[in-house]
Amino acid sequence: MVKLKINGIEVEAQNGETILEASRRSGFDIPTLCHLQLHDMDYENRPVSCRICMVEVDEGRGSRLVPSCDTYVKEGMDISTDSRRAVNSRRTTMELMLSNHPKDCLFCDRSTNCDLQTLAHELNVRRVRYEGKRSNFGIDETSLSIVKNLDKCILCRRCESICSNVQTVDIYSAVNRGFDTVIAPAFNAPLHETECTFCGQCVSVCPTAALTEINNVDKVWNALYDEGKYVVVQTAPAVRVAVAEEFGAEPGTVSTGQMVAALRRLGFDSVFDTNWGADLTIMEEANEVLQRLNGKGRLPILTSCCPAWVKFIEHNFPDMLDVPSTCKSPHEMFGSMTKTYFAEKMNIDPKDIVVVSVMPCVAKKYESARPELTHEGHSDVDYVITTREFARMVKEAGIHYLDLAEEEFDNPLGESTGAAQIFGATGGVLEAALRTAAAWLGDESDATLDFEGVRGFEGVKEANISVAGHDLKVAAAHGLGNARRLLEAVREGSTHYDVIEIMACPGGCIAGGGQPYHHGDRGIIKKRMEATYSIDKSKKIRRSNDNPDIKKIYEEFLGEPGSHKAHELLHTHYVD
Ligand code: HC0
Ligand code: SF4
Repeated sequence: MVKLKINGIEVEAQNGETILEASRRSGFDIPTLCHLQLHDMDYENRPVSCRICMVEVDEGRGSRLVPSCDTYVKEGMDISTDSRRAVNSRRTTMELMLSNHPKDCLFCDRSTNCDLQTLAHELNVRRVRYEGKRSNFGIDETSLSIVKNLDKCILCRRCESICSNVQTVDIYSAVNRGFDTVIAPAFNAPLHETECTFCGQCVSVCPTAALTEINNVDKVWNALYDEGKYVVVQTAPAVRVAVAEEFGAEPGTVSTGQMVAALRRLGFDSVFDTNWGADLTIMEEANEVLQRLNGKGRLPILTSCCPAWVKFIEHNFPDMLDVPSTCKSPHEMFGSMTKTYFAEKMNIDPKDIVVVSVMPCVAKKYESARPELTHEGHSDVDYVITTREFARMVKEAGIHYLDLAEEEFDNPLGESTGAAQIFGATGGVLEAALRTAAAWLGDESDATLDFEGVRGFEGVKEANISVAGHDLKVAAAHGLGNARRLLEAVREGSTHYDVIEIMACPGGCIAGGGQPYHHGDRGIIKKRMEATYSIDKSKKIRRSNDNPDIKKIYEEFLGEPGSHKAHELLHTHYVD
């Protein structure tokens, strides 16, 4: 223990703590900008680049300014977090930062949700005394998922550290020198020319609008205004446990009924559910699991519904592309069924149907344009908007989201089970597949409904499971660094698994790159996870194979899981 003074008050700190940590624990907040610590994924970004967290410290030899994020406590230190000198230093730094920042706050994508803007306001900066040279890097909108506007980059390096240390994709580093320094891909290459997976985790932690999603809102409005089009919308499992945050509700608020009502008011002709597609995915995937366990194909089988993960394995493990399940992801299966089964039922020409997916993910935008995910010349999904873009449309339309009376999804692609809902949290796809696999192996007892061992935030969750006399070793990894380590072990043969789930985003889709910003508070992700499992618990039907509408589509249209028609419409292949 170390005794010191903060703002004149004696406090105790732990050896090895920084002034920032000790101050915050003692109730004295210090503003930060570049610093970011996310405990549940063991991540800390501490480049000491922004100099906003300066405090005044006296150790008996006169006071000096030090960065609190990178200065460790010492016995007898006298710290002032809010002295005139410390506050003036922060303000001046902020003014210098703003002097080289575009002043388009009125229409910036992050306006009212930007850490730089919020901090400038909190620091009482009302003018910028310095104006000089401005960077001019231009905007990279070449990828289908992410916009990179380096003129808004404040060199905090959060993107670099999450991409390198958590995701192990290593896209960003400091490019150029001096005033021209910027955090970008090597040679400032456009993102689509790199091995970026479009997971969007860099977007999630970016404090400004230097990294944002490609905005598809106008394309969706145009489809809705086009009278010749029948516009169908589907919503991912993770959207309903997060979107209410955009309207000021507490994290963890479930707003499924309001979400459906809002989508109807926006003018969608049918409001359906990706969860229905998730139940369909489980039918195909659980069937594939059982086939592989019976010797037809390679083990382990890997889940394939996360497009960032799929892009990652294509780039990094091209020798293992026969390992993932061939199942399309649920929203792609949904799109495919909408443009065939539903089009036939409704007697609408598939070319006049527009499928819009509301997703917590930015990689889904890229995924929907993959040439493998088309049928007879039509993309399965036409446009993907994120949870945030959906919220913007609701605000634009003047809808009071939280006041809406709850409504139900349309049918026949709207009914789903608890198994589908848990897709949104890490481990959920695996658990859902195990429920159905167990039932098909003959065990439909309640004991095969909850597989707690694959839930939670541990980076790689392993479980030995025994169902109907079969022993299975399964694992769920989230975060691409964890996925890489797991796959390397599988490739070396040092470990054996039967089924592995991988999600690119730490926490799963509930923490996707298109979700409401968490601003470093990962407690929000925990609440979304709890909400996810509470929906599952509240559902009468919790196994995908018991969904009556899924049974019906097999009877009426697809035949059996794994049938020729199912393969043609619901499965895909991977390319290196
Ligand atoms: Fe997910 Fe999905 S669960 S990837 O995590 O599989 O984005 O929520 O929609 O498609 O269902 C994201 C979330 C989905 C898909 C589903 C899967
Ligand atoms: Fe890295 Fe993911 Fe951002 Fe691409 S989207 S740069 S992989 S963090």
